[in-house]
Amino acid sequence: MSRSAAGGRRPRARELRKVLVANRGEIAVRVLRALADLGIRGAVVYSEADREALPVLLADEAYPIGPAPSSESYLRGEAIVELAREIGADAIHPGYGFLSERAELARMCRAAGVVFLGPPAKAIAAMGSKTASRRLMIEAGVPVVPGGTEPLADLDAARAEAERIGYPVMLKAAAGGGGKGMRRVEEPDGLASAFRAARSEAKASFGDDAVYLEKYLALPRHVEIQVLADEHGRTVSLGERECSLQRRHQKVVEEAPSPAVGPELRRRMGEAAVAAARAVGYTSAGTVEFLLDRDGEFYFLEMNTRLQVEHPVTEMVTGLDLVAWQVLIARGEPLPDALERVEPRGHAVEVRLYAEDPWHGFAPSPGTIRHLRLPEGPGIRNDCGVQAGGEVTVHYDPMLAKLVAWGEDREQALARLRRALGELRIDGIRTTAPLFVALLDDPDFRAGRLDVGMLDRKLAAGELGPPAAARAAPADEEAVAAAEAATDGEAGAEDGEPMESRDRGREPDDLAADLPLIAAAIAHHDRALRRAAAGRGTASALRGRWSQAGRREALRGAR
Ligand code: MV4
Repeated sequence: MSRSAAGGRRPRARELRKVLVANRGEIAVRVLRALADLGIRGAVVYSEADREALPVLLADEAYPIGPAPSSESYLRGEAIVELAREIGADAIHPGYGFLSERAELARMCRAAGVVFLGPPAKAIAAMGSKTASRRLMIEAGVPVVPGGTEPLADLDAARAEAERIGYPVMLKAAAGGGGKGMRRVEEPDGLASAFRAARSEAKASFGDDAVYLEKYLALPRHVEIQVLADEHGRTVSLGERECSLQRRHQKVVEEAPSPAVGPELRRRMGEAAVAAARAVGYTSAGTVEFLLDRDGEFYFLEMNTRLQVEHPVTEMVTGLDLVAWQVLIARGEPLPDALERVEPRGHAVEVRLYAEDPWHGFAPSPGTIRHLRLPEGPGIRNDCGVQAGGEVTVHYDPMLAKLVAWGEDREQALARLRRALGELRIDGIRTTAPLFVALLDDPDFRAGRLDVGMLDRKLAAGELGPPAAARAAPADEEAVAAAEAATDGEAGAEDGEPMESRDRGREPDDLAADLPLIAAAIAHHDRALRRAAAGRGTASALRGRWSQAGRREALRGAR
């Protein structure tokens, strides 16, 4: 074992010469880049559908792992650990989704003598149960939303607990996360049916019908803290990310710092996050999620025991490479003192580009990417997993890329994001890019007035609409007419509606789950069209701006 000459560091416990990336798409590319920068060989697995995908081209080595369905490829933990051994990989990086939060994979790696680039299996397992993690957090002095810490035995127990907490309350699945098995209850009359519904949904989603109660928080923000923890007892906070802009429990836009968090709150939330990580013996990079209510009180929600999709906004305001720090920690090296004093510099905003049509209920938009122009220039970062000529299939999560803009302040970051979205061109499929153009014109978004229900409310109210040029397109009118014939009345996402976490990979069933919202979005779009035609409401006020956007679209030759 060699002792590093610089700084009297401890010896590296482990040498990592080759790492196997057990993921696909943009995150596989992201991890391979960090490995290349560190002089570590990067290997990647790929399914039959991803034979010609970008990670395969960028990796030093690539290995087929099975047919397209993830259950037969990216989710084959045992086969992937076996492959790592065969090819002489010293470690596995799981990325996010797929195997990343399976304690079992971390355990299998350990047994096979392969380093898992993530936390210990025990830390993953400890954060897997909401009731158990709430108990741990209370013991550690981390604020949790007022409520229970044990599953409710029956309806009588639920009644007693709800009276104690005070209505409105929230029923949540003990095994879950991500909004599944969650029900808001306004008053005692609604408890019985919500209890039954939450139970059966929890059972269906997690194979466990245990539910518990929390006080319902109105219009909170989702603010999360990035932590790093080494194997020598140092755990640091790298500040927060504001992730309130979500569509049906799936993040759409993230930023750092949060417009709602100043130095004092950042310090307190950071301390709580560090206490949370310590309480479960955490090492590697992790994220502690909080709800921040309108009084500035924050409450632990859950911990994501992996690298997250939105980690780049933290990287942009700290200048750190979080994947490189994961590698350093996995090698057994200590985090330096300087990481205790990291403060955010400037502001970063990330938007997630999905192969979905935001103006038609976020319908999946698979197809071939005929042309791809990614934005560049000052303050812009692309984490893109696809290339021109590439195929977007329905097998996996439809996120194509993340577009991140950094500026000295929020205004500059947003201006650069707008400029970048203007440069962006993706032909052949629909993407969520136009939604972000609309959001950049939204007064609440611009002012940083965010809460977790805001995006769903605005989408349902038709406040974020397509440009006039798109509205006038004949194909669009046909689609609206067809949808009108097929739907009647209102349907919409309610707070508490179940939705699979995007980070966990998209299953075919999710399309069925999307249908009510697709119908709702079409109906709202239709109403917006009628309002515009009648020349009243916000639509007509926006027309000048939209038509300008339309001309710019036309000039760029989009669609
Ligand atoms: C809540 C809440 C209000 N009060 N808990 C949704 C998913 C999940 N992990 C927790 N969630 C919420 N829990 C109480 N007691 C509101 C939400 C919530 C939410 C939280 C984070 C991000 C987006 C959200 C969207 C709707 C509701």
